[in-house]
Amino acid sequence: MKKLIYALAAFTVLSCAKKEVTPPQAVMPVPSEAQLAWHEMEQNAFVHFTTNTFTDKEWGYGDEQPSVFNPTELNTDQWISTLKDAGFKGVILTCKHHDGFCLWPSQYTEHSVKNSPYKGDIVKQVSESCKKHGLKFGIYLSPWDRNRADYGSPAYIEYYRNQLKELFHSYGPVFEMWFDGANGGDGYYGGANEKRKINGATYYDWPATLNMVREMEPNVIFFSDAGPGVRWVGNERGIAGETNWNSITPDTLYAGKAGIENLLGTGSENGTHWIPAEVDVSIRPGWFYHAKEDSLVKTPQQLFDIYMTSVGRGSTLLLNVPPDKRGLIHENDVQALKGWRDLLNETFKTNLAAKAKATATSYRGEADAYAATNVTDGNKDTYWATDDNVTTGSVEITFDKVHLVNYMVLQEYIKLGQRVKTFTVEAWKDNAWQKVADATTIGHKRILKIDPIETDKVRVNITASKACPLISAIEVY
Ligand code: FUL
Repeated sequence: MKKLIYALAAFTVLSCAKKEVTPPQAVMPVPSEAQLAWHEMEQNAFVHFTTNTFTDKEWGYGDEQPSVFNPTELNTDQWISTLKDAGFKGVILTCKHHDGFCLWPSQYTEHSVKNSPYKGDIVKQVSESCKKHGLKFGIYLSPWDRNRADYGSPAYIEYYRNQLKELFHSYGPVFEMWFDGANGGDGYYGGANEKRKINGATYYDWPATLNMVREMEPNVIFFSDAGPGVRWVGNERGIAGETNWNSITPDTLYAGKAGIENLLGTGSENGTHWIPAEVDVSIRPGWFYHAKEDSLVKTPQQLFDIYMTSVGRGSTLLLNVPPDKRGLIHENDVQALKGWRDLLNETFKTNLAAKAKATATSYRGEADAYAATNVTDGNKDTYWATDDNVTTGSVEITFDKVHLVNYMVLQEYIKLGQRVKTFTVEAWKDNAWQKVADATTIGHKRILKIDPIETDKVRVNITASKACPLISAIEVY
């Protein structure tokens, strides 16, 4: 009897005509492993802290006395645990801002914490608190330095590189290095009291500096206006382009080039390099703490809107949360972050797609390898895909009953390149499909707010794609 069953089973498998399955080819460019890890982080915090915090300035002149730097209750564990609770995965600290004051006791200058009443090494404390709480640590070291008389001469480049060596040797691992473009280019803004102009394209000799840093930290992600790791999004309001390609052609960019802001926000569909946009924005009007802005901390709803226009458009958010004069994250900021986290948790609590049935108009080869169920299985390493010559297709998700739908979350399998150009979302209502959203790119993540609709099934239609679409997740809230 057993033998007969085996024989029948073999017959069934053989008689079943199967499509040939070859995995999809990558569509270039593709992200590096470090860039992929950066995409996964989604939410990082910026921390701006220097003499400005005590002098009530945004850009110090570099002539501040170190004695003004006097945080009396500094507690980096309070910063990092607050940030962790808010969901941040990494922290980038202004180890030195444009005023040149160093938050670590650099051996190359007297303009640092070592000559302040505070004395302690804040870079060390932040990197240790990050380790303790499981966050990654990143470094901002302003290229522009208003404290240095030698700024603009070759001696300053040596000074700058020496400081990078100090930082990378003592406080790593460092996941991201932030190169600020301020005063970086020909006639780029210098601000009051700054007459010195440099030709940023040649003065800094960035390729040599980046190579030096790479030798110390091979996987570090470099941020600058034009990358090479991640690019600036083109504004400081928290808004990525609605169309947001992770690719761009670096030759079209350089720090200070006029009119590139829009391009930075959208990227280029046929860009040659994977250089995704990072959305830097502050929780307060300024980057540094000012008591007069205590009532102007962004509300949880404003932060939620920023989340939607950054993470929700496939970027990583870099939200600045500046410590106050005590050396603590102010109560108002703590409250705002908490309210924001609660709002996010509440909004994205129950994924209606998790237990739903998913089907597709077509799939690639064997159903289980590239089936629509891969978009609802919670595994980002599996994805729904079509055949190579098919660049459109639909996935239908049927719930157990009628639910109120407010948000759609989609993800592409970007390891093999960003593909989707346009898509729509429909909901089944009154015995017909009704269009509830019409959008362009997806990338790492796309979150769409739709007009709330009661429905028991939704459909995502990929309407144009650079190559066969690879969708790793669809979530419905
Ligand atoms: C700008 C700087 O000039 C601001 O002070 C701030 O650090 C911001 C993140 O980048 O270019």
